[in-house]
Amino acid sequence: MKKTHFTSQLGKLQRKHSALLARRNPIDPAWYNGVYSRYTHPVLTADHVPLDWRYDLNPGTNPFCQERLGINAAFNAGAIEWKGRVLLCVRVEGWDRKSFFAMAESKNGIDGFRFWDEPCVIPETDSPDTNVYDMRLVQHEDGWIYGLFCTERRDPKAPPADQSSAIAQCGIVRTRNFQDWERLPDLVTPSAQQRNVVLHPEFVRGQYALYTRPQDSFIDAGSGGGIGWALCRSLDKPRTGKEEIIDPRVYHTISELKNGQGPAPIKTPEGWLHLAHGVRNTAAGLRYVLYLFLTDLTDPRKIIARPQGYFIAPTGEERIGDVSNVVFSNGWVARKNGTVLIYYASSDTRLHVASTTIPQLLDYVKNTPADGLRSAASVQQRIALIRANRRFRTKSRRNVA
Ligand code: M1P
Repeated sequence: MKKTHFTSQLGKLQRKHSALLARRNPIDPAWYNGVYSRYTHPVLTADHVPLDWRYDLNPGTNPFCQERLGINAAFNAGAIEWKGRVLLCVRVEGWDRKSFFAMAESKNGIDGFRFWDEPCVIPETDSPDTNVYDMRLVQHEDGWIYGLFCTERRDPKAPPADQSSAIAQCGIVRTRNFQDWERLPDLVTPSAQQRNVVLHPEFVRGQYALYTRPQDSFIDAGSGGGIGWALCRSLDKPRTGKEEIIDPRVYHTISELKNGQGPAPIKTPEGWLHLAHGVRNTAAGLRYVLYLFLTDLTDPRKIIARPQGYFIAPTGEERIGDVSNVVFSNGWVARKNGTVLIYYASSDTRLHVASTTIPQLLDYVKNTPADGLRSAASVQQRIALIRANRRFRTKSRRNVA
């Protein structure tokens, strides 16, 4: 029987898709810094999204085998370990620029990620979300798994000619199975806008604790001075008091323009380990990098170690995408075997994993000097390292003959 155009094209698409999903993801042998490993391939891209989410598979209604509802990107994912598997709540963005959430799972967290059958259905509030993105998944000690995400709506006060002014706030859902999502009211804070709001996994002084990112307008943090902290009595009617800035933006650092908490912090014997993003402006636009810091076990607001500079910056193909020069993370998993898997997206386009361990991260956080905030201080830090290294250098490795 002669193959129709539809059958032969669909066959090609299916073979390509299966090969992509089956692709192993070895450690990138070209990368080494002793802190974490990078991997050869992204863990998820737009091309990983199932074909039946994109194509009309009925040859009767789709004789040209056209992609009906294309996918633009798969990135910024919340992450959690559940029943021995790594689950990601992925920000999937269609060609229509709307993001939605979709669960994907893998046994090893490095490759073999498969999307679940259908994307997540997130109930709306009385004020429908125009766009939702960047969910942080948290197993809270109250027994629920929460998802805090950004909900975006057009600014109702914007004049008709202004179709880009928006208001960002924190939406909240909870679940026990990642299939049924209960929507709670949006978080109310004293700030005009919020993004990157994250729930701390434990109660603090009997209340829910939240990392916030107050901002004056949709893009600019403005007077919102950095990563904030606020307590909240209930998530059924979530309202915080005044936010306290615990990790401020600082002039001429990686986070002078804005910053934001990544995923919820990981509890370690030496403190709460935090992953965050920092943003600075350049002639080529904004540059987003990731950084780490450690806070006190009994007072998670109090920073006890804050290495200078960035932990992960975009490299190679990561530097290019819809919003270039960006790495962003809202998900990581500390596995029972001691591995930490860090899910970071590059340039708002694709999702990668980096792997490390708690001891490596604590070593990095505690032994990397803090930002000296001046060139002269940076030189002194480097000279101190060079001099301390002197007695370990062999003759052949001396810099000057
Ligand atoms: O485009 C880069 C990132 O921009 C926003 O982060 P922030 O609020 O810190 O600027 C978010 O929209 C994020 O999704 C995006 O990756």
